[in-house]
Amino acid sequence: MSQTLGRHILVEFFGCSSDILNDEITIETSMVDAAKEAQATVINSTFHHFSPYGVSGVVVIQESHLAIHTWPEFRYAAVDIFTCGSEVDPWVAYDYLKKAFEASHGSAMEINRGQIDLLERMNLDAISKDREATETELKPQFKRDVWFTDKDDNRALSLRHTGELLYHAKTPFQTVRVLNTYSYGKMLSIDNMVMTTEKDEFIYHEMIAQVPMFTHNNVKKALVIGGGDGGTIRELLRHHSIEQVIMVEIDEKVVEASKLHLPSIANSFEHPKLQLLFYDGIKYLADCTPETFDLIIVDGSDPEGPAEGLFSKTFYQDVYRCLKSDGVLVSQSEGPMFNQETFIAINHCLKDIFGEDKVHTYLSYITTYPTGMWSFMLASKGDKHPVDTFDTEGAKAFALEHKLGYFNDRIHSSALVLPPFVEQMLER
Ligand code: SPD
Repeated sequence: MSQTLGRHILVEFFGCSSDILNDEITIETSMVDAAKEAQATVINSTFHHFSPYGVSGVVVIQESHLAIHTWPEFRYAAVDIFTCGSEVDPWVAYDYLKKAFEASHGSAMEINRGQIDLLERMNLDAISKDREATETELKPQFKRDVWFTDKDDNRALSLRHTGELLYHAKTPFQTVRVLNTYSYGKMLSIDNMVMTTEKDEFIYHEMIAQVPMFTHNNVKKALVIGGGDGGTIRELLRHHSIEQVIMVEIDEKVVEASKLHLPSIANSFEHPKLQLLFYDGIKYLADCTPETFDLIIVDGSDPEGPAEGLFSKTFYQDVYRCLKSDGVLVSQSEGPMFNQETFIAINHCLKDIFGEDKVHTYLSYITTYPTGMWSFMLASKGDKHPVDTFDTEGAKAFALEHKLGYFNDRIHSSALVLPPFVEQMLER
C-alpha cells in the first residue's frame, strides 16, 4: 500500500447515552481526552449546544482534528477522526469515545488521505524560514472555546469556562455542577442554570437577606428554604442580634459542592446559630408550627424540578401560617423579562394570601442571570413595611461596617421603585 499523509476515520456511534450526547461539557472533555489518549497534541476546541438538543464541536490537534455532531433523540453520534503522522493512532480515539458515550455499538470506515505518489511536493523552504521565528516563540497552546449557556427557547446568557468540571453530581433531584468561568470565577449550576458565581453572588445574597432584615428590624428566628450555596445564611448571620437560623435544603450535594469550591460563599455552615436540615422545604413548612418565624426567605432555584413547588399557592399559605404576626417573607421571584409569567403569578399569589398592599416587589441587577434584571418579593404579615419601617441609619452603618458591595440604604429605597412597564405587568 502506498504511503499517505493522513488517516481519516468516519465513525457512527449507535445506542449512546442520550444524556451524554446532550451535554457539551462531557462531550468536549471526552473528545479532548480521546485526542490525548491517541497521543495527539491538542491546539483548541470549540463546542456548541443546540436547542432543544444536540451538540456539535471540533477539537483541532496538531495532527489534524476530531469533530462530532450528536442527535441525542436518536442516541446517535457522527464523529470523524482525522490524524496525520505515524505517532497518532485514530483507533485509540475511536475506542475511547465509544466507551465515553456508552455506545452499544459503532461502525467506522477508514479513508487514507493524501496518497503521496499522487502528489507533487513543492519547495516551501523560503516560507517556512519566515515563520520559523514566530513558531518557536509561539508554541501551540491548548485553547478551549467552551461555553456554558443558561437559556430558555429564545434567549440565553453564555459564559466561557475552562472546560474543566470541578464538581459534578447527578442527584435524585437535579444535576449539580461547578465550573470555572473566565469572567465570573467559579460558578455553581443546577440543571444547566446559573445559580451563583464568585464574582456577582454578593448582589443576590445581600439583596435577598438585607432588605427584609432592615425592614423587620427585630429578626430573632429566621428560616431559609433552599440557599444551598450558603450565601443567604452568610448574610443573615452577619447580624449578631439574630438568635437562630434554620436552613432547609433538599439537596446535600449543593452544600457539598459549595463547601468544596465556593468557600467565600459557603463560609457559614459551621456557625453555632445555624441549624441545617437536608429535607424538602415544602414538607417542612407543611408540618411547621404556626407563628414560628420572624423571617422566611425562599432562596430556591427556577420553577423546574424540585423547586417547582416553591412557586405554588399551598406553599405560600404555609409560609404565611408559619410567620409570626409581624413576620416577613422574601422570595426570589425570577426575571420580569425572562420569566414574566412566573413573576406575575407569584406576585398575584402573594397578594391573594398576604393582602393587596402587603406585597412589595424590588429589582436588582444579577449580571449572570439571563436578561440581568432580577426580582424579589417581600410580603408582610403585619405592619412591617420596606419604606415605613425601614431603618435607614442602621442599614447605612451596617453596609459600611461589613463593606457590602451592593446593598445600602439608598439601594434599598431605589430597588423598590419599579419602572412603569414592570408596574403595568403586575396590575390586575
Ligand atoms: N435563574 C436562577 C435563579 C436562582 C435563584 N437562586 C439562586 C441561589 C443563590 N443562592
